[in-house]
Amino acid sequence: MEKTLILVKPDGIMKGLIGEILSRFEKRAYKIIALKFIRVSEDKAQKLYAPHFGKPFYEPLIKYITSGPVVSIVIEGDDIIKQARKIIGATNPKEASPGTIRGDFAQKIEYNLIHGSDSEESAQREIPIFFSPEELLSYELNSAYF
Ligand code: IDP
Ligand code: MG
Repeated sequence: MEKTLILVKPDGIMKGLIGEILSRFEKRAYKIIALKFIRVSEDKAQKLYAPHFGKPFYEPLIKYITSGPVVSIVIEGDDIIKQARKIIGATNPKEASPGTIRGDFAQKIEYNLIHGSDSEESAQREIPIFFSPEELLSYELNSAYF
């Protein structure tokens, strides 16, 4: 099953949006298979954003992601990478549709609340930066509870 890395970035924590953001995925019944509250190190930030190295926003981006706590999450589901990006909305909140996380709660591209892997290749590269294989839990959503 497809997996994606989601990060609630420091501005999401400061704005008190952890629950709101997580609930968007839970309401779609996507499966959370790993979750941690962390401070992103310089090293991990550089690994995550290596594809953006050298761009004008790279240095501020590293500063931003390491500036405060982050919730890191792995979500599993059918077509989850693309579906999560739809739930998240466009990179620039000014272009993000209302109803998306960025469209509802963010204003600035520099502070856009949330990260989601953009492709299968990115997800496979990004997840191990934040989680060891044992931290990705395997379980069934048990229909007996519903
Ligand atoms: P994504 O988060 O929607 O995948 P990327 O293009 O991968 O967007 O960029 C990574 C992050 O870098 C964005 O989420 C945003 O925080 C920041 N960023 C991207 N483009 C710009 C820009 O033009 N100005 C300032 N920050 C940017
Ligand atoms: Mg990206």
